[in-house]
Amino acid sequence: MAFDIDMIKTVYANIAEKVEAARKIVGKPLTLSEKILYSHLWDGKATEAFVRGKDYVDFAPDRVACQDATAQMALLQFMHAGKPKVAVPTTVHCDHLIQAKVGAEADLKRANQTSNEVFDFLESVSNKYGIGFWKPGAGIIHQVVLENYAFPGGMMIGTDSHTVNAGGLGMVAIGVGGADAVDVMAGMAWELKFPKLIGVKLTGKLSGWTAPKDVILKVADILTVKGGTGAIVEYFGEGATSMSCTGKGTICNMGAEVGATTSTFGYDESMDRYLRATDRADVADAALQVKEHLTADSEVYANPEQYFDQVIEINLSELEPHLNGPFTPDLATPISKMSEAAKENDWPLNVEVGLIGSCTNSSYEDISRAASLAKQVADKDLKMKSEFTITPGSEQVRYTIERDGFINTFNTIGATVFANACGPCIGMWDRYGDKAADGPRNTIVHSFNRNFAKRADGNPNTLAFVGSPELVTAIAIAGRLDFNPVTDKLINEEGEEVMLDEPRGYELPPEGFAVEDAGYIAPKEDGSGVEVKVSPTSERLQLLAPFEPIKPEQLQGMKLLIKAFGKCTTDHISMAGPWLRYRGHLDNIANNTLIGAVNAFNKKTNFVKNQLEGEYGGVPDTQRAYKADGTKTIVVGDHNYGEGSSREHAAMQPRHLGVAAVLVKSFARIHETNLKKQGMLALTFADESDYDRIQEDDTFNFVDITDFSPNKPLTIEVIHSDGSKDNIIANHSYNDAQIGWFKEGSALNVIKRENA
Ligand code: MIC
Ligand code: SF4
Repeated sequence: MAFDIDMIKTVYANIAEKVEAARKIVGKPLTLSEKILYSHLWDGKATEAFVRGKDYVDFAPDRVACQDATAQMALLQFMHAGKPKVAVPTTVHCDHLIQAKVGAEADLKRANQTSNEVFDFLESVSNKYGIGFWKPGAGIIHQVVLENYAFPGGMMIGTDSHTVNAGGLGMVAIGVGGADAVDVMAGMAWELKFPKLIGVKLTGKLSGWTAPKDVILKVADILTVKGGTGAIVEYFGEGATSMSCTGKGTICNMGAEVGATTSTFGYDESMDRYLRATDRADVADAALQVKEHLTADSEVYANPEQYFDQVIEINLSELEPHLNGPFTPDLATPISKMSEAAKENDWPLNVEVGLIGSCTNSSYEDISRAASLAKQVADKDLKMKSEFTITPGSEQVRYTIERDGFINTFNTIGATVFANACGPCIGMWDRYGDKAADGPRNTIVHSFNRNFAKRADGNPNTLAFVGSPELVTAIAIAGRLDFNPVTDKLINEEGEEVMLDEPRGYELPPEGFAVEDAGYIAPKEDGSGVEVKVSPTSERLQLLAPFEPIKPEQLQGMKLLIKAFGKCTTDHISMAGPWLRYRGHLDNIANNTLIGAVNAFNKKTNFVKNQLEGEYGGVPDTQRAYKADGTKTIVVGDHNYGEGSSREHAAMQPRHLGVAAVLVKSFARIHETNLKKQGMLALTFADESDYDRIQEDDTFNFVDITDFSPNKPLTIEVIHSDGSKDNIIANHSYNDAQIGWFKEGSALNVIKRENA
């Protein structure tokens, strides 16, 4: 139905020749990542070998996927591109705007009422421009993509950082900002710095309580939240082939949490099985024909050190179940050490809620294994100690697990089944009503991917730990963070000591997947007559006005908006949760700009000095005052600034309010690109310690901005309030085309001019 077998056959028809050309040019055996990248060059066959981590390369991705929260801005921009139809297969998925409160049916109904204006907008734009539309309740973008569109050896981009999930089916799938998606939808090349390559060799085999999730929790421990930046992580080895395709998806999904450009696995039989089970025997047959090109050359995995920039080895037979958190996904604790760690850090041991599902972990395998534990609650006369919720990843999974009795099993332990949507994973969880901001200190465990402060329920005092669905279920049964199901006993209602049996499940449904209405709506063949309506008085949607270029003279006499202290993710820059409702209205959502960032001078959030008045105020108000005054500002930040989401709002909002430059120790990849696309200056300190020189009352002059050119750092004169000066050297990674975006005000302004 919704996938495009002809497109896939075309990719496979040319793959042998393209891979061979690349192998010749590179002069050595190729990794899978290189095969996919070189077979998707915009210019066709490889004619030069690219330098990893350095060369900007133009690619031709096979498809695009967008989710409702980012698609609004992406499509508002696409409407300016002057094209009648998207140039490559594209889909829109309604998943982020559905709030979890009481349960699937009621929640979905409420979302369809409260967000119908946005869903209607997305549906009509999709219909007009030839985009496939997945309606609210159909499922979470990445699960739906894995079930319907992902294919081994393919390349796709998506306006969501977890697009990387499709690596589980052997793709190079990359999360981008909406403006990047516009390039590809408009039929233009998509640019990416040729990634570095990290190889992860998996030896041994998973067993017992250990799950694929534990592999990525361990990788996050090793690489940290920024260790994968600019790299593709390629997994291989007997441990990789012995794992299910959806388990591979979980590992790739959370590659976003180590900052990796994407992650992928070589083609194997688990992929063949998954393709056939999801009704794509034709794709499976086609892949089988070219399978040697869908994995690395054999020499590569035999001597990985020679072909990857970094190699990590993990023995799955020795891997323990982990819980990562709180507040960052790379703080890993093996379950056997949790008791100690929790005591040391004073983490509340009582677990209030266990949440399973999400795009990361709601495969049939995950759910069936979790259900095997839920079943033991009645069998062993236990009583659930924590609340328990499930968010299925797609209607197909939900329908199938209901048919197979798992939902019923979960119901018997008092679980709440939320809609097939993001819900509690993205702060769309009405746990505390309007009292979230100062909710009680408490612990939750979930099988999602991110656990930044406030991420799940808006309460800064919720400590969220990430684990496999199996471990989350066991911990919810026990109600304790330090429960180790491998060794610990529980006391049942009879006062007897019992142990939970190891989880058991099915890789794929023994009776196949089933679904009545998957939730897909195909676009009209000819959408030219479809009218897209945006009310000028809407508080949810606002048509975009082009950004004016930032002129060199505006970059003199600039003021500091905020020097952010410590972690500053996209959730700190443009919070999600309740703010998701303004994702299509730039001016309204701008009222959350940087309200989560910690001011380095007073360690408070949303409390910065307005240098015009000398008073302190919230970040958005202060910035609006600078804007009204015609004063441009700069934001200063620490390492991995903009980590997390692909949301380009984190760049467009500051841009809209008049921030001209962001100067940090280092950037997360997608955010850096988003800033460039919106015509801003994304700069890094040449000397990190210069961060400490920046004072609250500083004035900034970009003294050599008229010479802005590739590979040439910029000099910023910083004038302190006592009249003393520092010259700070700022590095940048702009190439000529990107400098063009800056000069014309945005990448979209360039597309518009070219298509005029
Ligand atoms: C997320 O997981 O943070 C999101 C919400 O899916 C984002 C996209 C968004 O901000 O809309 C992402 O990961 O890119
Ligand atoms: Fe949705 Fe969470 Fe997945 Fe993002 S990570 S797509 S918010 S379920």
